[in-house]
Amino acid sequence: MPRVLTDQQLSEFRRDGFVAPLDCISSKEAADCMKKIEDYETMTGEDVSKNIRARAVLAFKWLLDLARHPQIAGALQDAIGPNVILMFCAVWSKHPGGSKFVSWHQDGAYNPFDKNNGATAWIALTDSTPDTGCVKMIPGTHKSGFLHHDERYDADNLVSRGQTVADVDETKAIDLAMRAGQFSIHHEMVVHGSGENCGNDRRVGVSFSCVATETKALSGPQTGVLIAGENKPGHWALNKEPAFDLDPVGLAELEAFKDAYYNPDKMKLATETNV
Ligand SMILES: O=C(O)CCC(=O)C(=O)O
Repeated sequence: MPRVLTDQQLSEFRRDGFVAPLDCISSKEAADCMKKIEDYETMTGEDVSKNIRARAVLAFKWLLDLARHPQIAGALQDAIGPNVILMFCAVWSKHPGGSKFVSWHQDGAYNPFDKNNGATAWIALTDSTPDTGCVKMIPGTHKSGFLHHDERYDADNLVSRGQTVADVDETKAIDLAMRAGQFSIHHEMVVHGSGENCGNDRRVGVSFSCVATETKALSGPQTGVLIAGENKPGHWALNKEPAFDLDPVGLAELEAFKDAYYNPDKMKLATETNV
């Protein structure tokens, strides 16, 4: 399989827990993706992230195709190995002048897996800058193990339980500025978040959170969508995939997954399980 990340980018990922910016699609193609999101919002009268959450690739075929784009799938393979399964996908939308933010967190804190070395590809669908509230990373924190998260529910916090790492040295934060169509890869244990959108334009990005298929879930849903390679040795049941946007087959799978993902009795913190 051809490599996407250079040796240097791979060493950066291993050292810092993230690498960016990486090229994927053109700004024009990113604008076409935004148009699809806006058309959905016009049709439903609601923000895309209200109902299309948690595993958004099950709702939109174009989003599933984007997850499998050779640049994104290939970079994920370089980061976590040849067999890549997606367990989480969200559209992160912040309107200008709004108060939405993402608290400092480790994605892996909610992944009760036998190993926590998965990675997320985050693609900018609009230009993402410090002004518009781009994602920020604290380098090296993927090596800190599980950090304590407070659950600070807040309507403006885009992470669902308001999970927040309190003790963060923000002076170390690195802004991941990207033009529309570029993406980053981050380790599931790196501490990251983002601030309010103080710019003039909407900031939208999509995350594809993946693990190697060899990873075993110790609790919670053990389903996913294969992005690259093979589903072996068979720890994961594959979702039925949408054949077109808003295919009822994919939407039913999405609803079943959301029910499990947002139910605290079904989804435990990784630190509440045996890991
Ligand atoms: O889009 C953002 O601002 C945060 C994204 C994020 O937390 C993630 O992709 O894990």
